[in-house]
Amino acid sequence: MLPLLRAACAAVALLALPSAAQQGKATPEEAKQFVERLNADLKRLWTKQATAEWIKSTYITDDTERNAASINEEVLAYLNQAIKDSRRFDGLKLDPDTARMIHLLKVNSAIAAPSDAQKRSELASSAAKLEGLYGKGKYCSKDKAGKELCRDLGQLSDVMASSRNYDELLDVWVGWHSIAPPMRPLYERFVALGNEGAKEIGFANIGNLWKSAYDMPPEQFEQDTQRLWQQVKPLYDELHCYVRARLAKKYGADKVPAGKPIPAHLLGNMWAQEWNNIYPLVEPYAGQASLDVSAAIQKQRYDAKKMVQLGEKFFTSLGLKPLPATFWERSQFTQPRDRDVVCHASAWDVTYDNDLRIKMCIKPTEEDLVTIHHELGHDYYFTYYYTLPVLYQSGAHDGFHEAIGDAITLSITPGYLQQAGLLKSVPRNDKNLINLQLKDALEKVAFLPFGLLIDQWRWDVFAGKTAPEDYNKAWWALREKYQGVAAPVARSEKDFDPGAKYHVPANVPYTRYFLARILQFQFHKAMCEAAGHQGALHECSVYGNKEAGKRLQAMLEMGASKPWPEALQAMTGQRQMDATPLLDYFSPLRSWLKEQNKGQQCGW
Ligand code: X8Z
Ligand code: ZN
Repeated sequence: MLPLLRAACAAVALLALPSAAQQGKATPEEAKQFVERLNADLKRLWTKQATAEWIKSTYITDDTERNAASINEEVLAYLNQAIKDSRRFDGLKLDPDTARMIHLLKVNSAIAAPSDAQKRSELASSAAKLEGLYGKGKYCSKDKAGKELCRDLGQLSDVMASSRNYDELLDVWVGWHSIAPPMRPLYERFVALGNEGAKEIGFANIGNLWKSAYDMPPEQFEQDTQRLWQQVKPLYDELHCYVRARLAKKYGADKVPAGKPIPAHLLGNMWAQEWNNIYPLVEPYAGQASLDVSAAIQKQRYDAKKMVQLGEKFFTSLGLKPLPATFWERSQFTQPRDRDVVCHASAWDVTYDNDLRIKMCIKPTEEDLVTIHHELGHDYYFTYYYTLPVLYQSGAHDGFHEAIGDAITLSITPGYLQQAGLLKSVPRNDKNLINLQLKDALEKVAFLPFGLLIDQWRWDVFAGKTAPEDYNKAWWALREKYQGVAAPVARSEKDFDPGAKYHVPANVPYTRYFLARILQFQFHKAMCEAAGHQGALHECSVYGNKEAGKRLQAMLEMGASKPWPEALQAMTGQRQMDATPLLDYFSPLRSWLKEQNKGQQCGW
């Protein structure tokens, strides 16, 4: 899986590593042989790991969980030893590739294990259990007839998206969050053991390990994320203010008071991370052309495969290659009826050799059509770098990986959708533009603070600044500070609300998504320029443009072989992440929101 398979693995090949056992002075030549060997060993181990993870994620049982945990242990042991062995080359003048691969070896995994075998085993099994608890999570309640009704996240999310009944939304929100308290002791232990592992390989804690993967010192990376947040916060604040006023009209000012955070269950999404599902409640201009793509997908009886084919067609229209036949044979597109699976969408190259797949539980909605493009973006990265050594088989940084498919979705304009037969013609006028931009902003802009705060919470947890007895309190303090949302009912330390979000129990770093929401506009702009687009950024679609495809492909082929500013420069001409293209894209909406919010008590 893309996000972080590499989180967990390794032991056996330890003894096979060449340098550690060797005596005498290390040489650059020896370092080169060391990384060659590493790449071969890791390809074998990661393939074994990804195979076990794939099986586990598509069939959650105690056995598949234990099997995956045991292989993860093996990989973790290997990495711990290999990183220690690599210290032998510290201070040597190495060729750039060897030096970079040794650096990537250290920061590649989202978790490190202690060398103590028992601790390592406990770490791997708690990681597997945490993800299993999430995947199996269900909320059981009584239906109207008094019969027991158990619903999984997919079913609960449907209610979150479509219900406008305050109490029903509350019930579902509280219900899903009730899956997480059993995770709390496991998570606490996971943090303690992971931190021990991180220290052994030279990082202050797991958070510093994560922050060190961005080709700059961890402190500078933190500052950079704050710089980007400050760039976009004024736009978020305007959106928040407008949406809150509309929600107050719907649910009453007693439930949604001005000047206060919005109750977290009213925004159409379990985590209030994207708000597009409440578009009908906040639509600026009623009676304009419909933007309801979900309705068209359902009316035209698109099945999951056809939705994926539509996604692939966008990529091939840019001159990129079709997905391999095995993609269609091996992917999981829909939720199996007979077993628990991890429905959270992911993309994979199981053998690091173009064995591309996606794993989703696709529903016929616009949201899932967007997610399909997101996942295919990962697969297209995989397919253009799989011939590189495995240590280079990653994005320039993880935010790049997350941004590829999203950048493509920015080209899914009404014009494109019309061409695809999914929208009737949408006349170009000011009202339609604002409707459309607001819909986009509910997905892209609303997400920004959420994208940032998850790791703000984890960085503090990993660094020991947030103690286990304050886990939940700290979580809600950040949700209020960044998102301006509040828990709809009182919470306590009996709860473990961060655990109700996949990436926490699955230990997938999250800042990547925040960065991706910004980078995707930089990529979109670059592709539009390559395509010779003139005019406003929000009007550009690169569908069918081979020059845009070439520009993208050149970056994908680099994988992680160069520090990310070089990849960014190749794509955009710039070396800094920058929210200006995002702000340009939304400039019509921003002016409109400012007008709407005049006289409102904004902020919280
Ligand atoms: O986890 C994902 C992808 C897989 S990498 C479906 N996303 C984040 C989320 O769902 O929370 C994409 C958007 C943010
Ligand atoms: Zn992703």
